[in-house]
Amino acid sequence: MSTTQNYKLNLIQWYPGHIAKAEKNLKEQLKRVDVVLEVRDARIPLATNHPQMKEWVGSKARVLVLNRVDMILPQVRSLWIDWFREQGEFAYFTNAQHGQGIAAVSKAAQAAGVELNQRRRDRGMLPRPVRAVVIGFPNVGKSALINRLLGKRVVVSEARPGVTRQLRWVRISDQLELLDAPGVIPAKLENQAAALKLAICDDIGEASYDNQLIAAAFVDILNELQYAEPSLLPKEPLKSRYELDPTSYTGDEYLHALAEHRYKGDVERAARQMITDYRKGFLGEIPLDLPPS
Ligand SMILES: Nc1nc2c(ncn2[C@@H]2O[C@H](COP(=O)(O)OP(=O)(O)OP(=O)(O)O)[C@@H](O)[C@H]2O)c(=O)[nH]1
Ligand SMILES: [Mg+2]
Repeated sequence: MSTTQNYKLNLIQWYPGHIAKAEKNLKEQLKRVDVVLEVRDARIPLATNHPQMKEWVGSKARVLVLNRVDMILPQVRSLWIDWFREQGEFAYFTNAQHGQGIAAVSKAAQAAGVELNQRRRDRGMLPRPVRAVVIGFPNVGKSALINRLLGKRVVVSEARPGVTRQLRWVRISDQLELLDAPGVIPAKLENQAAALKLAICDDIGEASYDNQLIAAAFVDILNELQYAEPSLLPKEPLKSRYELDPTSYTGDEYLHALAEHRYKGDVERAARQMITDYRKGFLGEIPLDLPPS
């Protein structure tokens, strides 16, 4: 059975109560917000593009952040920069874990405030800090970004989706206040190929998918990329880690072969290991989305 058929049978859907509730609160809070910091996963900038974002941004300023830049190669980042530029957008690339690119994001958010306070002064009002909300899919690094912007750990940031449960304002400086929000996700995931990538990248709750299925799909995606765009990948990522070359296998076959080769035939263990290795960066910098050509 092909991967496509497989994941159609196992529809990936995840819309827990806390996200539904958070979205409602978010709508309320958006009235008080000047800037939206939209955070996406640099490995999957298309799959982490939320269909409602335009509506949430409205007439507010928007800063587009592609986080986890350490998880793609510089040549992939360049392609995205060019692609976003063609769409008339500027993408800020960050590593919220180690701090790269954070200063530029902070500057962009505060720049929106200069205008805001000029307008306030013109109307005889006192200046106030810019209010920015950080919105994005679960686990893309929103809370880590806030901690980096503040220079200390104020909000909880952990390696699993659904960590932030409630909206919370954090004062960054006299110029900037940030609202940390729980990860949002469409109530219905229409695009199952994108849903699969969310699962592989750990940007969706693990109750919603099957490890073996997404591990097999991951190998298929990797094989396709290796064939079409080898220069955008590290050299033989699976072969170098597991001493087993995937190129002559389908994803599903490879998973079973890997289980035999290293995990005493335990296919579930092989699947978990491969996915965990990818998420931790042990397979190198592998993008799952590339700019549409
Ligand atoms: N490699 C890498 N890891 C990152 C980066 N940014 C954040 N992380 C890690 O990703 C995990 C998730 O980060 P969070 O800040 O909790 O993500 P979040 O978007 O707030 O997640 P939710 O609150 O669950 O929606 C944490 O383990 C972070 O340390 C990054 O740029 N690179
Ligand atoms: Mg969070």
